[in-house]
Amino acid sequence: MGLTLTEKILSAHLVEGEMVKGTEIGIRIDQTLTQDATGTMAYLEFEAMGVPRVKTERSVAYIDHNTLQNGFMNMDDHRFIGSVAKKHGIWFSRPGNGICHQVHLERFGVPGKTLIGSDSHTPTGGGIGMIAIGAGGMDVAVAMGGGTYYITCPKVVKVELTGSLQPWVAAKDVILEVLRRLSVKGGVGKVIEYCGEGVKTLSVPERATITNMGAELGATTSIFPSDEITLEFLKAQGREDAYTPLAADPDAVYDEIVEINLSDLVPMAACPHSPDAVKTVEEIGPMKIDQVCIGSCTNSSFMDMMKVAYILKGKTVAPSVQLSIAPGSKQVLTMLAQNGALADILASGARVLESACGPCIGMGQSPNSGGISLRTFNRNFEGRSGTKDGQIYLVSPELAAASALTGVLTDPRTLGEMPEFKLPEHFLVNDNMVVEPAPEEEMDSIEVLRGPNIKPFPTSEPMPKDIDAKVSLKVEDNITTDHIMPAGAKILPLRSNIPEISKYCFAVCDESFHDRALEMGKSIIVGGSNYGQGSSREHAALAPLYLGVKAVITKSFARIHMANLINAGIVPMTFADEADYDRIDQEDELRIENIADQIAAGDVIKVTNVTKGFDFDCAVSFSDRQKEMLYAGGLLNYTKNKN
Ligand code: MIC
Ligand code: SF4
Repeated sequence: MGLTLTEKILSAHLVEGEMVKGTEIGIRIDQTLTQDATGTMAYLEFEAMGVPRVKTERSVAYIDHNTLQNGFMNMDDHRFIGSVAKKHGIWFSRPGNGICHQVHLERFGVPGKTLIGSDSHTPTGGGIGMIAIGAGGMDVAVAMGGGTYYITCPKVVKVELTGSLQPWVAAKDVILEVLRRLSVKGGVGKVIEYCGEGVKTLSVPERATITNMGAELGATTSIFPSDEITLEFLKAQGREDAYTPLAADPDAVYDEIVEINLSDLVPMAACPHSPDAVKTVEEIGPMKIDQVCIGSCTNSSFMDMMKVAYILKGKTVAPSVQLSIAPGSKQVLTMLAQNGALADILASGARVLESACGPCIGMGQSPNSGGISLRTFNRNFEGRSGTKDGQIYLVSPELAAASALTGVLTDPRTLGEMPEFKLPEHFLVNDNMVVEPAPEEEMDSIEVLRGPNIKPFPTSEPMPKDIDAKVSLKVEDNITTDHIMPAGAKILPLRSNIPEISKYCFAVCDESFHDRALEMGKSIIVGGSNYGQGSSREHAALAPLYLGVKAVITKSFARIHMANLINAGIVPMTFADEADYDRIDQEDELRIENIADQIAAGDVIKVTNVTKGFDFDCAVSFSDRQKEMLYAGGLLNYTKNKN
């Protein structure tokens, strides 16, 4: 029986377990990446592990999220990460060099290798045939130290692409179509593997747009084969040495098959407030818009920007619209400057931002109240833009640029004939903003720079015998990590300071949560399905930990967040019978007796609702390793106990 590409790469990296779907496997990690908003914690954790030098083939620390720097905190964090990286063998991509996923794809990704990153859009690397997975900072710290990374051996979904995209229909429309069909929960426990004749019609940046936003499916990752198109891209980056051809066996067996004829796709948009609320442009109609933002790790490649520049050339942004553009990397921005496209963009009235995440994570460019904003990004969760009632639509760069000119949602196919946009034969290669780590013999002389914003992470206790705690919060389905631990210009600078950042925990849902949880001392959170979707930020587990949350009971969890809860020593459980969700209210007192014994004994945990006087069952499915972590009070305690 033939193998899928996913199975080939995973089994070549397998160090624990067997390739049995649904069971836990441990894999060796070749590369890691971090960004600054999750990186400070990851490096504090790495330091706490006491490993002097990273043991990966390549680890890179990027600064791209917190670049507003209103106050000392961000630059303190940048300096901390820069110095820690230099000391311990990590490459450091300085602020201004670009968004981690874009730069990693351009400069460091290698087909067939494994990459984990403390950012949920790490699957961008799947665009060149990597198994690239988003993870919590602690998992990345462990992998940097040479430790195994554990995942549930995934099912593999084949997305069979046929045909080719019509003019002005984009890679973004492909992933929007996948999201429309599979939903934000459809990828859980699965890797999405793209195959078929249509693959050959997509360039690497287009493939990367698709794998990037595959994160929104809840998938473990997404991957394209590594073929002559990959080689062409790597060659143009001066990195043909990194190339290996890779594909699934022709007789590979898949768990699910999705067929998409690229020729049938039309321009689409994900409507507020979910990436899977997808409609065609025609269905939405010529809606008036207030703002357009182009950029983010999904759509900021040189090719994307060239299309945008072509559309804007010689025109002016509609008077009622604000347009901002953030090219994804210094490479992209410099090439646009050199070939004149930047002048076309500027002449149109677009506001050019630095190469960073910017508006995607609410760092500036928040829309007006109730404002309609078209964005080429990957997430449109409520409030993420920084404007609580902002109406965010996720679209392709082509659609965004066409609409910026007219002031209404505009089908880019009305732009007339589309010229051929070709990948350049040579990208401009200048890695002068990537700092090499110090040689090992010099590491002792490197001082790690710690500003006052860097506070130690919260400690967790070994699991208590019983948990007696009130429900401090009850929330609905599809709660994102942007609800649990919001980001944005005000809160992101506090990422290294758990006591401070925890003041905003769940503030989007209930501003009184922080005080109530602290007052309760210990508590339990109750949630609906797909709890914790979105970002990899472990702060969404560390802040609840700091506030005394001992367990989270939901209808279902998103993968990275569930792993982060276990790493923090918080017990994630799901309702055995979802109807019990309706029988619990905030402030109810719950009792879980002999919790460790119950976890050891099997997959069912009995919980008593003391306030309402009934028992209900919760389901858990922990591997032995996860059980040990929970008993120890999280991954750090577990690792310390083991050493
Ligand atoms: C995001 O897109 O939500 C982020 C900000 O990049 C996060 C990481 C973070 O919260 O720092 C992610 O996707 O993991
Ligand atoms: Fe940055 Fe946005 Fe990409 Fe997250 S999704 S890494 S915030 S650009």
